[in-house]
Amino acid sequence: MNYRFGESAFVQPVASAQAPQQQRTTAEYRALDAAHHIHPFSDMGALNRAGSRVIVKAKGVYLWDSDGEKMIDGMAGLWCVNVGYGRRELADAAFRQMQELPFYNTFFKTTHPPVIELSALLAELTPAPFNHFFYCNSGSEGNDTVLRIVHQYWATQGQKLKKFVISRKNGYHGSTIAGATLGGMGYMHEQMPSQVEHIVHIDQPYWFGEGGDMTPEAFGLARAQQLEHEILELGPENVAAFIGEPFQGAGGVIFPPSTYWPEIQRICRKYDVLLIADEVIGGFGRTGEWFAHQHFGFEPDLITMAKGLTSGYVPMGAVGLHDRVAKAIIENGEFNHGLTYSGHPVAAAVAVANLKLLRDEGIVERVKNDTGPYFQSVLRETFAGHPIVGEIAGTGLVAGIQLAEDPKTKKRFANGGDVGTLCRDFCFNGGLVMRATGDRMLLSPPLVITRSEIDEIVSKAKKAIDATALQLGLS
Ligand code: PXG
Repeated sequence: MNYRFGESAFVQPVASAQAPQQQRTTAEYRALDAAHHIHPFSDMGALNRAGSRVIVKAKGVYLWDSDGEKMIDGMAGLWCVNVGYGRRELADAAFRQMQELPFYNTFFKTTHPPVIELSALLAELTPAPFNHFFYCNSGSEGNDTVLRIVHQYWATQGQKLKKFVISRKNGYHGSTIAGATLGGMGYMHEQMPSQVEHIVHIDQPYWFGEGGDMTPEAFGLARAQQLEHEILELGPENVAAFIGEPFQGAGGVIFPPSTYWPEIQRICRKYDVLLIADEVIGGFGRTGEWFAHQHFGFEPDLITMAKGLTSGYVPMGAVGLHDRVAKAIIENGEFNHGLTYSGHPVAAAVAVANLKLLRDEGIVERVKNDTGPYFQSVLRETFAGHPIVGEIAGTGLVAGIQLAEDPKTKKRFANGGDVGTLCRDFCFNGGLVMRATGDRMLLSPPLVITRSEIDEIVSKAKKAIDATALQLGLS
């Protein structure tokens, strides 16, 4: 049978989407999952023995599993569902676009309205010098793209020797070969016998863990100056770029001291090294600014974006180019890089709808002026003087809670990762999704969260951390 657009076959899926999706029992789902699905970053043997939690539904800031258990999502999915779950506007945008033009490429002198609208909107929402955008499907591809742009940029400047990219230990930049090489996760490097060349790492600005007796300000400066030492060691004529997350996300929501980024920027400018802000987690309102580098007060040359660009409803990543970098790329012949789905029309349409919600509903302003400060102050009040909480890091709607054996002396647990896992399991059983990175507990809820939902998250986090302290005999 032939259907015309707008008729039955195209309309019915929306109605049926509202019917219960669950087709199988939890046990059946688990058995099939164990039989056929390899999860990311998982010990599959252990996971299959324990069984995965099957998430079947979500609305606002809440998730439901296949047993009907309700949880509050303190992680916005995986740091991405900024507008919260279940926004009809995004579903409608995807549905309309799929009917109109589900796919067309942007390679061979073609373009399409969604990618044009998205680019114009990003030019409006990013800081003034950012007016050009290249699209991909993820943050990892975004950072691969960044490397391609960096090398092309220096080639156009007649500085082909500039090849080294400096990154940081315990940074996270994705899981493609380039993303994982840029990242500073030793356990990922160990599984990669071949890595991308010309990438080196300096230490991270993690004051609680590595600052010793220094003040945060002095430590921030010292860690930034490692960049200068590394540049001088390699020779400034050989250094192409420095990349960093404005605050480290997956590495534990590590907030650098206020002295760090201005010094990094000074050094990059002094030695003519491109400065890249990986905004995959920090972008699109997380800190209360549209981009986290605005919170820290520096100006990058390239911005990596993903996650909050579409609130995770569909995959999309992008790289924003500062005018001076864009000019070099545009005026110097062919840039040999692209992905089938660069600027995918459905993803672009969803991104436009998502960004309009963030802008027109004042969601980012609310994080800056209301829910962000509230979240930070409730967390700090709740955990002041707690026997196993060493520091609360964060701003806006992102926080890292440092667990410590003795908060006063900054003494950390010998088995920090086990303590974090123990705490995370208490959270899960208490109806809260909170992520653990080693001995730091991380929160990054949807940006639409209300004050009372913040109260719920913080009180559940407190219960879990209290239970952890009790189990360790430290309460
Ligand atoms: N840059 C940053 C700063 C990220 O946080 C990526 C790049 C890669 O994005 P894709 O879309 O390729 O995954 C990320 C991703 C975690 C966790 O456990 C964090 C990420 C991904 C998966 C897990 O905190 N961040």
